[in-house]
Amino acid sequence: MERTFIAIKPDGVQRKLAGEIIRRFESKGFTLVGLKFLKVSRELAEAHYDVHREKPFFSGLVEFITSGPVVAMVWEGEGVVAAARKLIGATNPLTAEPGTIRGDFGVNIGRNIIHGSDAVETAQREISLWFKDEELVNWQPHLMPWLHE
Ligand code: DAT
Ligand code: MG
Repeated sequence: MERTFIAIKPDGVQRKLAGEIIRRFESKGFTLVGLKFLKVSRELAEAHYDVHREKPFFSGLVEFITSGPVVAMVWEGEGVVAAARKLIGATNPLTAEPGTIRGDFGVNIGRNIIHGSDAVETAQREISLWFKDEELVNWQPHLMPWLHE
């Protein structure tokens, strides 16, 4: 079953949006398989955003993501990587569609509340960067027959 890495960034935590965000993933029908609350080290932040290392916003991004605690999660489900990106919305909250997390709660690209992996391979890389195998829980939610034919 497909898995994706989701992180509620320091702005989302400070703005008390963690519960609302988790509710949206649960309501959609995805399964939580990993969750932790942590202050991100500079090393982890730089590794996570390695593809953006040469971008002008890289240092500000690392400062921001290490500035307060984040909620790191792994969610599982059919097509969860692409579906999570849809729930999250476009990178810039000003242009993100209403109904998406960024569209409903944000206004600035540098404070866009949440991270979600952009592809299945990226998700695998990010999950192994943020979580040890034993921190992920394999379980069968009882509502599966009501979500899948
Ligand atoms: P996404 O988080 O939607 O995958 P991304 O991978 O292109 O977006 O960029 C990673 C993060 O970097 C993004 O969530 C916010 C920040 N960012 C991207 N483009 C930016 C810009 N032009 N100015 C400031 N921050 C930016
Ligand atoms: Mg990205």
